[in-house]
Amino acid sequence: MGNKVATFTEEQLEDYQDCTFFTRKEILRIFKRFREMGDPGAVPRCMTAGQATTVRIPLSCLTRIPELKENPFRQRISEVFTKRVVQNLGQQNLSDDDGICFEEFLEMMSVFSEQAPRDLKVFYAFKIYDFDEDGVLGTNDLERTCRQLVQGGLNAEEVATVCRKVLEESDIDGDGVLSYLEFEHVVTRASDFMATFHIRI
Ligand SMILES: [Ca+2]
Ligand SMILES: [Ca+2]
Repeated sequence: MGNKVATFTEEQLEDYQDCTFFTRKEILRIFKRFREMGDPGAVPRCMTAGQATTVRIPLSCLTRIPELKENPFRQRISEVFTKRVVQNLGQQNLSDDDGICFEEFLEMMSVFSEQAPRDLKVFYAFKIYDFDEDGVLGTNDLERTCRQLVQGGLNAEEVATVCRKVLEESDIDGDGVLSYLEFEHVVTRASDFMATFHIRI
């Protein structure tokens, strides 16, 4: 007990508690998962504030989380959660395999946690489905989303039909795309949405 080495400083832990829905115990458990996801020795046991954003493990490691391994949006989810910090740093040129750092992983786990409010999950779902990142879900976004969901179970024509139906029913203002509010409306009626947006910690 006496020579136990602290993983984070008090200040770091307090920050993480403020920015997530987790207790400090849960934050440490998530760090353990992050560390075990990487190759042995890739993530140090004690993290300085800098290392929490600079030590990155390959995105392919995320398949070691069962819920993400099964999730057809894994690739897109990791894009969405690794972009925010990149933008803050003003570096736009990170390529796909630059990996994920602890703070991004923690934020992702927070959004996917049971404690995260539905609104926040809906907000991130919209970002994830908005593949071309123009702020609305157009036919292309809907078709890509649909193809990922059915994993080859429908042919191109069937996918197009499904998406046309979704738009017919949900595009309330008739501009041909789903706005965030229109999407929110669709998701509110989908009872299994919360279950698919959940990772156990
Ligand atoms: Ca879009
Ligand atoms: Ca619309």
